[in-house]
Amino acid sequence: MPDVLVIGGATEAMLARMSEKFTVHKWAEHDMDWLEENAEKITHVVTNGHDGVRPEIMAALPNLQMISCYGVGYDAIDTTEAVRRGIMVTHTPGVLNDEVATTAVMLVLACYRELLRDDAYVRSGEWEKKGSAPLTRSLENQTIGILGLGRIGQAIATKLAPWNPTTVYHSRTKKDVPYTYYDNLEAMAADSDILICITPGGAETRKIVNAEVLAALGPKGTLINVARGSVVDETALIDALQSGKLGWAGLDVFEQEPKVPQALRDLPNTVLLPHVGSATVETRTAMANLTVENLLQHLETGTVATPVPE
Ligand code: A2R
Repeated sequence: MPDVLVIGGATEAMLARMSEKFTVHKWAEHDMDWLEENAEKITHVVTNGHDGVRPEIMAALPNLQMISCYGVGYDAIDTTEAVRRGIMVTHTPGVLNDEVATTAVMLVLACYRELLRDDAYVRSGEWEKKGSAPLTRSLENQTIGILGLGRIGQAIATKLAPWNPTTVYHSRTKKDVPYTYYDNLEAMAADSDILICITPGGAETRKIVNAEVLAALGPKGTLINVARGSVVDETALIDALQSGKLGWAGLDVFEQEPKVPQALRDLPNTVLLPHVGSATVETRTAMANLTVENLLQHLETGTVATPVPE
């Protein structure tokens, strides 16, 4: 049987299906010395978007043919190097669109309607002592700027439509959609009440949401990030939230996961999630199935269902 190296967490169901056709090696149980001894036989790697494949691991595998990524984002995999070496890389687009969009909507609502503050108000007994909680903001008729109107971005726009927004977007290219296109992110932020980030990570989008963009979004503005922590300048974000230059932030992703700066945790105007955009049983099962299907299809036919565009 061929050998697959599994980096990061794979579910029991994934491991069981892979084991039918592959000898499975879990990276968590090994080290670089083991890898050197066993490198030649490993033809396939399964990983996730967070762990990716470290350059030294990719370099150590001379016969690597394919990397199957459990997740849509693959910025932790060096695709330039994979293309150069003829290594096929796959990911799991599409099957998580609705779930990540739901996470974005949940963060928007939690910020607008102060879900965490009001929940604490009930639990602490303040409601009984002080009476009604302070009023919150309505999500009706807001201008929503989507940074990255791809598969998930469009699902977010659709899911937010019942709140009657004006939907606008920024990406590198104009899309055939009924929303207004901005070729300048800062200008879009200035016109938006909510800025939702849903681009890929990687060098091209690194810190594109910078101090200027956050200031343009403004004191009444809400930033939502369900893309990658790298897309937002986290230091500038903390400064903007602390100084009141930005109103609220709902974040599912961070620069150094799972480390989240204490300053973000201390702020009352943030809602923080542990990178759970797609993390439901149903959606993770669909992603797991697609990850394994790509792997098995590559083994059996040399083709795959969902290659990365590169
Ligand atoms: O720029 P375009 O026209 O290629 O549009 C893509 C946009 N995008 C960018 N927008 C502004 N500046 C950039 N440097 C830039 N690079 C890409 O992001 C497109 O509208 C969107 C990505 O859409 P999809 O490729 O369909 O990705 P999907 O499935 O929506 O997932 C987005 C990301 C993943 O890569 C994970 O990082 C995260 O959501 O879960």
